[in-house]
Amino acid sequence: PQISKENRPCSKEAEDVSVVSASCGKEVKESEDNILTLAFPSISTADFQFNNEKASDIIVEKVDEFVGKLENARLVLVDLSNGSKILSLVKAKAAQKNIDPKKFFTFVGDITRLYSRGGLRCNVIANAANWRLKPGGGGVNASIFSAAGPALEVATKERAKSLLPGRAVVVPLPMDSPLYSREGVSHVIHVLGPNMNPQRPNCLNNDYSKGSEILQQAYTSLFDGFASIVR
Ligand code: AR6
Repeated sequence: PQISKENRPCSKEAEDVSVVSASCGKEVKESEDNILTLAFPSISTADFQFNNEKASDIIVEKVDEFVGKLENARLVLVDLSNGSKILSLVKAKAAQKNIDPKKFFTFVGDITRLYSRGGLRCNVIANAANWRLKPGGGGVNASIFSAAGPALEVATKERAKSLLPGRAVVVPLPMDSPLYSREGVSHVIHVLGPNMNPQRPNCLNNDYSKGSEILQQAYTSLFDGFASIVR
């Protein structure tokens, strides 16, 4: 499924930040509105207790590998608070690597309210899911399923019943979901990361060689999923 054209009415003019297009019938104030954007949370670093320092290395490495392949698309790492450890680690490491700040940046906000509260248009958002792909359970998973309404659970079930660690599944959102109508999100990509929390299924018991491999796979699956929508 393709992202609906209405989200990018004048994509050929996207390079010009101040373009006002009469042909589209509406003003395009900023090119940002036309850039396909994936907003994603840091997979596994909260409830799944994956080490922040190690996760930040993997995020920056995977983003660096992927941004080069993106045309007219960008990635945004999101977390809830200004004090987010993962955001500051990733921000510093991305700057060190000279990753293009137009193609990748960090953003503080609720991933289910990026446009309505933060003014940031994101066509696609990622979810740090559980293996059953079930609503609830806390964290970003609970927020996304709750904000999307029952439509997301139905659409998810049509695509997959469960998820293996390191895998992702792309779910198109029905237009009547509030996440679509209010925030402009057309797809949710569920990702299952490695789990280091003994209270959750498939705990890796601090095996970071396995855990890092799975987290790398998770970001590859996520970014490939986004690329499949952008294409
Ligand atoms: N907006 C943006 N970021 C958020 C939001 C939000 N609304 N909520 C949390 N984060 P977590 P995990 C950040 O725990 O570690 C669930 O119960 C959070 O600060 O949601 O992969 C699932 O069902 C952190 O940086 O995911 C799984 O069982 C990041 O999102 C399990 O937790 C991920 O935190 C997955 O654990």
